[in-house]
Amino acid sequence: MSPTQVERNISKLTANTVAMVLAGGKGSRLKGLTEWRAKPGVPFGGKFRIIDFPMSNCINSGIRRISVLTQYKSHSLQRHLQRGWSFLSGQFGEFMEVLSAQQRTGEGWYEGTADAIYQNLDIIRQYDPEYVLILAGDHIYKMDYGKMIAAHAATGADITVGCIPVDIEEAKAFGVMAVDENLRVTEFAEKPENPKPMADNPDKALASMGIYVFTASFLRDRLLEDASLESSSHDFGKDILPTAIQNANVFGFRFMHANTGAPQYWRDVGTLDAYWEANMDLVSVQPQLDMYDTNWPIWTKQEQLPPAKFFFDEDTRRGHAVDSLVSGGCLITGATVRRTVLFSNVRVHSYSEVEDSVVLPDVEIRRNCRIRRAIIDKGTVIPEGTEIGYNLEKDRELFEVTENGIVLVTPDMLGQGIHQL
Ligand code: ADQ
Ligand code: ADP
Repeated sequence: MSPTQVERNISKLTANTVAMVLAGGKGSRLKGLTEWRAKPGVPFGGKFRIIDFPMSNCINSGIRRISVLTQYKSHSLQRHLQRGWSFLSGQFGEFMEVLSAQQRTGEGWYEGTADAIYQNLDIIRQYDPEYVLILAGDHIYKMDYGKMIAAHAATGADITVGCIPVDIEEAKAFGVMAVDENLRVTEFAEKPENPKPMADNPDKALASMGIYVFTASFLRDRLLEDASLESSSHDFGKDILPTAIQNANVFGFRFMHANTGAPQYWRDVGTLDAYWEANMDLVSVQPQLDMYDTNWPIWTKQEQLPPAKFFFDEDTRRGHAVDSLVSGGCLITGATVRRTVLFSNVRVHSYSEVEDSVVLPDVEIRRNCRIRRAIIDKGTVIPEGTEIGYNLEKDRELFEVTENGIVLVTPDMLGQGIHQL
């Protein structure tokens, strides 16, 4: 097909695609936030969970057959998907299903990302798609996958890898690749010690976004072959891609603005600092990630909640939130909230002050607290008079403090028994 023919037929291509969302990794650098839940299930942006971003991208791109592969601490993630995403109910051949590790092919759980797909090859086969879109469940971005699949079809690739320039100092956390003038991938190194800079910019490296379009028949052959290799760790970045660039057609797809060529917003919120920053971006005057774009809605589980309420207290002369996101069910009574994301059902009581923070659902901040630069996990009760973020040495005794001085507070750290998922 010529590129124009492909463009005209994107809806056929996306309809012929099954998305496999990898959501089983540990995400241990998010510390207490992923102690009890998988990273794709971590709340984000006031009312979402991280996985809602790739899932919404699928829906908005016209990909309505979605399997989510879970393994590690998947309870809250599965509950979220069941309650929020089961509107894809199979009626028109579209579906959302959770494929938890279930030893389909032997004794083992999902070993690496390629093994996770391999163990479900028989299921993919039943759906008989032309293309398989493999996604990570833990990235924040808005992307039209139709364009990537169209590029894949136009080049006749076996694999197309989504890629984006990242700062060279950060590149060793990624798969780093090089492409020629036709975007054919000529080099690929998974998490290299010395990432290779881009030809036209020594400060950047071209990172794999860890998302791939595979021609389905090729995927099947490769995974069967890989499964038989004892030496393989069965991982896309470590094993499948480095081999494929030597003997198959592997192309890159640059995730950039069509008009300017500038990279689009994409974050792997792998650390507490990155998680805090990505949430803070949302309260900035001009966020890089626009969640208010009606052309690209982010879908999620909608809870039935009353509107947020602000109660101005004459004694404290407070009762407001500015430069903040305030979700349903929140009550701010006689308190001040600035540059903060309040998730659902958060209560902030009189004389308290919260700044530059991310406050997850069902948190109660009692009276006379001063909190800044903190992440407060779901369901935590902050006792009256608590200060957080003003004396990091003291905070370290009870809480997790990051390199950048962000304080994570969880119910476990305050000895509050049962954590909320
Ligand atoms: P990493 O992010 O380090 O690198 P990985 O830890 O394998 O890769 O996670 C990728 C995705 O797969 C995540 O969504 C994770 O939850 C999921 N996952 C991991 N192990 C799994 C398993 N056993 N079963 C099911 N799901 C699993 C990858 C690529 C790099 C690329 C970065 C971009 O390998 O080349 O640069 O993603 O973030
Ligand atoms: P504080 O500890 O900040 O003084 P209170 O719980 O005493 O907060 O509530 C102060 C005011 O906030 C109340 O008078 C009421 O108007 C409002 N408020 C508190 N709880 C609720 C609620 N559940 N629903 C609606 N309004 C509430």
